[in-house]
Amino acid sequence: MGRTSRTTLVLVVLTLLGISASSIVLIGGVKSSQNAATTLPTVKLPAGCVRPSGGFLIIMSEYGYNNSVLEGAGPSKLWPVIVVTQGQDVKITVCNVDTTQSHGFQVSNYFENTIESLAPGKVLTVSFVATKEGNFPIYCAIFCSIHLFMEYGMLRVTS
Ligand SMILES: [Cu+2]
Repeated sequence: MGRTSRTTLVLVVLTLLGISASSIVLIGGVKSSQNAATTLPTVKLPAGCVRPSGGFLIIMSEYGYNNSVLEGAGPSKLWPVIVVTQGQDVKITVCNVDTTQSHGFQVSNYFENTIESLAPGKVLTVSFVATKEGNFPIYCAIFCSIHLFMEYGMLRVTS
């Protein structure tokens, strides 16, 4: 993948998450606001790993959901956070660019009837209507080496 498309992807992800430029962590880049020495590997996105129109893109890697580990995701820092309004059609594409292990993807209340597990290179798109207002954790339901960092995503459905 060329530099332009990678930059575009990063900007899309940042835009979706409402991240300020000061907290930029690039996949394939070198910057982390919390650990400047971290050099992230360049990753090749699997086919179909694109933000759905009007929706959201989450990239799983050995660093979690959109770099959860480097962002310090935990009880005091939810990551990533997706905000939608009640009644909205929600589409989330999730890609696993981790080369060695599977990661899971669930959204409380909305998308947790089946245990989802994405093997390396796999892409999953989920769609649902945000019928219920509130905060719904986004989490991994299968054990992985960074499991604890993948329990603090959040879907916020506002009225
Ligand atoms: Cu896990």
